[in-house]
Amino acid sequence: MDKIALITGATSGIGKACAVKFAQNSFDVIITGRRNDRLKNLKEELESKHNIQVLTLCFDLREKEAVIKAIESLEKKWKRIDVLVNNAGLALDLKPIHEGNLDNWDTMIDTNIKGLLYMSKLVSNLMIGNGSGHIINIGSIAGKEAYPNGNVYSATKHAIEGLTKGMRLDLFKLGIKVSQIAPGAAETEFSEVRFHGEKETADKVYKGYTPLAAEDIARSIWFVASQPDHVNINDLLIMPMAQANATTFNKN
Ligand code: NDP
Ligand code: 8X3
Repeated sequence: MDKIALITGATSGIGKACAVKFAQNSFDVIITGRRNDRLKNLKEELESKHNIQVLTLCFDLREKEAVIKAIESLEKKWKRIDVLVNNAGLALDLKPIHEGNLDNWDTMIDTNIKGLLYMSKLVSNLMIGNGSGHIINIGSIAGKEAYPNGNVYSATKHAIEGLTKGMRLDLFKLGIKVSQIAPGAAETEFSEVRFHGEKETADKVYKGYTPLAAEDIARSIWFVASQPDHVNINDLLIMPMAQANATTFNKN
């Protein structure tokens, strides 16, 4: 029977590259995000290039009822999810705590923490019913270290680190693996989103060194997902060679 991966935030960056990687490895994929045109285009691309099926689910992860509806209304075939990649997430702003925007904090917390929790609860119940599964959470170097002005984004990624450990303790005896992959700087739409579409500011983040590409993380996600049944990779911290920690870069 074909295996199934559900990847949140597959309209861009790491999630999209991950959908491609799983499709290349003959997984059927469920891809989610809010931009339906991108989901449809990716479905067409993956189904035409690979002999697989793609299901698109367009919803906002912050809306609890929408998440419940999307997962509970899956047809039987699609409920047999082998791998959940909790990838969707974002940073908004780079400001000291006393200048932070409360709405932006809500968006980050609701997406990065609460959305991930809704998905994890719903899909882990399906996995328990199937007797196996693997949840891979996309954390960040920002979940290992705080950096100036990163405050709330960093806190959401610290939460993912904590939740990954807690979820593993709850699920490992039920046959479900839980892993975290924590990337350093990867060139995606992440900085454009963080800086509200200011492309010049966003581009500067990746100047003077070679950042990670989304495909580098997708390759690692696949590595983690394709281990033998008795092996679980708990945590992977993946950095560009030119980034030694959250704030120290070797730039030209
Ligand atoms: P992108 O901005 O390229 O992709 C983010 C994805 O998340 C998009 O597909 C977006 O889809 C989805 N998303 C955001 N908000 C929501 C929402 N409310 N509901 C549903 N989907 C949502 O960034 P990346 O690929 O870089 O980010 C992916 C993950 O990797 C994030 O969790 C990020 O924190 C993490 N990360 C990124 C790093 C980097 O340097 N780029 C480093 C470390 C971690 P849509 O807009 O269509 O809804
Ligand atoms: C994204 C990388 O360093 O901007 O998580 O936090 S960083």
